[in-house]
Amino acid sequence: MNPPSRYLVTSALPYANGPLHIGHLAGAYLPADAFVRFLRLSGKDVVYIGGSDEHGAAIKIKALKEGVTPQEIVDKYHAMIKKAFEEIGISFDIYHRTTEKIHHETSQDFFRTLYKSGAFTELETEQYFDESAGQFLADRFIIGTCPRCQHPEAYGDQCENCGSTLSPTELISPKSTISGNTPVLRTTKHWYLPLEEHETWLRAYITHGMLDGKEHHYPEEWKKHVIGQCKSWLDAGLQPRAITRDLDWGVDVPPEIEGSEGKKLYVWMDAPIGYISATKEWAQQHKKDWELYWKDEETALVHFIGKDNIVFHCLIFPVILKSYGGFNLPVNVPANQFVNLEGQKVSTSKGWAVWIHEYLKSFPDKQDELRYYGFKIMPELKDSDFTWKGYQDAVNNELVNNLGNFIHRVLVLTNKYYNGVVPVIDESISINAPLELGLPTWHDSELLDLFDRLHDYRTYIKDFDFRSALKMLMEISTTGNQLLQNNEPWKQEKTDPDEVKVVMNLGLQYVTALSVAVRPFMPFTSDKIRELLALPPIKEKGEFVDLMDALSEGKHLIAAGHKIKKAQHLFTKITDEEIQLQMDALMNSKVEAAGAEEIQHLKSIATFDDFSKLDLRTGKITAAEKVEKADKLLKLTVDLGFEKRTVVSGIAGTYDPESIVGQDIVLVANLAPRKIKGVVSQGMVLLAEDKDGKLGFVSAPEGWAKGDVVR
Ligand code: B3M
Ligand code: ZN
Repeated sequence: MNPPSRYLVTSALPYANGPLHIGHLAGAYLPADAFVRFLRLSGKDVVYIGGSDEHGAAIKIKALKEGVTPQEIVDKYHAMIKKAFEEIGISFDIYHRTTEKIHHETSQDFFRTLYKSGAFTELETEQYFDESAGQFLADRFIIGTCPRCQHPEAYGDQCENCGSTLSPTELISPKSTISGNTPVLRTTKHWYLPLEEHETWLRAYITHGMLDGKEHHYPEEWKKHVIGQCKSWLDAGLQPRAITRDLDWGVDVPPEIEGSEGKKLYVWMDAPIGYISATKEWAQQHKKDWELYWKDEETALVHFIGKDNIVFHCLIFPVILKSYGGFNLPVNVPANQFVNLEGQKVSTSKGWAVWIHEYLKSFPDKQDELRYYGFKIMPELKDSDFTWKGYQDAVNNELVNNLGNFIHRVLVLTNKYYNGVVPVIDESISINAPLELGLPTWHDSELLDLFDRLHDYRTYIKDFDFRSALKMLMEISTTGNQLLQNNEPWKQEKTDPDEVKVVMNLGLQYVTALSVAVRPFMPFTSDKIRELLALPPIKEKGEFVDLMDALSEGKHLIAAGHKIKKAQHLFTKITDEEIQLQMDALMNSKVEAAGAEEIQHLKSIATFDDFSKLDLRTGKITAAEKVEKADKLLKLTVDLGFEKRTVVSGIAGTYDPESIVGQDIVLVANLAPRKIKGVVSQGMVLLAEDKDGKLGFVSAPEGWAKGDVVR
């Protein structure tokens, strides 16, 4: 396939149920952003689509946990995520939401069209139903023991401990996460996408890059792990996939379809269609034709995602698009693997993450530093590890000492020797160039070498090898530093001023080239360099092409006679203290999350009616003695004012009988009497118990009368 002239690029739509973290960023957003910025710099027509995924069980669960509506959840997190993306410089052309009307309409249109064309099958199956909550349970709403590894909290679709894909009926002792009750099986009808009917063309498409008898992949090679995951699905035999759910949050199955009541589209049916509805919205806003970006042969569709989304983008969504007809399928899906953090899996619920909005609070002017490190550790082929120490080293050794230092020295010396004016040079002068290019090592041959390196850089980006592309930029900067080191302008300025002019002029050409070339990775730095060079800001409209044209023609990138501004540092060092603060914050958030986790192990929901059945009263212990043949029990006499009760309580391990006479307490006064070790206990004394099992009395404030109601 020829290089496409037009692109539609997408990044996975993050669930609007939590803030953005470094795993998201380095997985599906930084690479896409670098890619589209580079395409724009290359003069390509490109639209970059993003948005929040606001449906699905994950949102509903978060809403239940926080005791608010799903709409409130998505409003909160959509705003938060959108802001984080803006601040870290992800240059979406539109950041949309799947709760928008245009999205519901577009998704329903897909459903309707596929339904009418007979692309679905209908199946009646048994699914878990929570009788107390009166609803069917989506996979994520069921937890139980994993049949593979015995992990007690596996989800209905997956065990996060051993990674197995599960179905809810495989779980041992399943429980509803809504009520804590054991769900029952009930029959329900759903629509399915018969993936198995599409196996032949999917196989040709994925493994051979052939679609409708034509070569389709671009670049031809897909990442091995992407092909590998798809192949293992294909080889295992594709199964019909349910694309509707019994849920009350999501896109309605079109109401005119029989049996649609109470049914929503499965979130993985509507979310990828979100890319299309966002494109429609963008096109409306910009008076463009959305279809050009989704249906024209010249347009290349590229999805940037994390590895957990591969089958949805490589198998299921293509089946949906092809069944609808007329849509392009992705020419590449450069999925990334995962980023770990300090050697452990990033986990929102465990508080183990670097949140983008938190990072920006700590380092408000260091967007590019995080971006740089994100690219440096990008998990392109295997999982990688974010460490705060690694971040510090990358910033201090590479950005400050290499790139920042080179640019700063060029600007300082230009100001010092030439009052900030790019020197006119004698092109015939030879200088001590850092590269061994053969002879002679002239200014112009250096520029040609720069061209070659930028050419390689471009190839790396085209191949989604962002780490190598970034490395190439740093090598250019290293070469720049060597240029200065080898020629020592600070010594030679007195003796060989004409040579120094060549060196400095060349240095300025390098800096100018870098102002364009670093942009896909570090857009903020690109802006700053342009500002310091007093060159017009980069609009991402073909500037890289202009740069390469100029270099190949031996033209200078910044003209002699142009006046630059005073030097400023682009980067500053990250101190050990700053890193320690981040490590402390990480540990704290882990501890806090562990605390929150315990709260999640609450008993199942009690209704208000359940609670009001209990009659709690204030009282005083007036006598206490040991219960015979029972180490832990004390027999108490409790005065409720209006009557006295005998109560057996398991507090002998904590309290001596004598020490608690006179103690104020709260009694569950209407608990059914129970015989314990031969004593009839008429109620229960309320006790608080700490993590170590230590007990303490619950009581009303001092001075309260006996027999008062507690509620
Ligand atoms: N929201 C899952 C995820 O964030 C999902 C991606 C949708 S892409 C259309 O991993
Ligand atoms: Zn497991």
